[in-house]
Amino acid sequence: PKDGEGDLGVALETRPKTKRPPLYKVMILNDDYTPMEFVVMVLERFFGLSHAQAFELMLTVHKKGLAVVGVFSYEIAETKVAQVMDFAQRHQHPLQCTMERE
Ligand code: TYC
Repeated sequence: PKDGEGDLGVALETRPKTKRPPLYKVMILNDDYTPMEFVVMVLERFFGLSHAQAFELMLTVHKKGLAVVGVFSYEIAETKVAQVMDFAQRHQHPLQCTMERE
């Protein structure tokens, strides 16, 4: 700038902002009534896990109380939660599925 003309301009952001969408953890919770095989089926059907992976994750939830079963964008997470809750309700099991921002 010339004399008397201080640089009043804003700092230019040079780093390109490639904003990633926030991610959401989808979790399932343990309960005393939902059959183990039903939880395994849910994990296979809605989260694409193999039978062995699903069985292992189900046991983790059974022992620890809850576990993250996947991480997704908001819309996908919301859909997974709705699908699991609807499927459980239709089979009259109290299985709970929730989501939380990572
Ligand atoms: N605790 C259940 C039982 O003993 C099994 C179970 C596992 C239920 C995981 C829910 O998210 C769950 N039948």
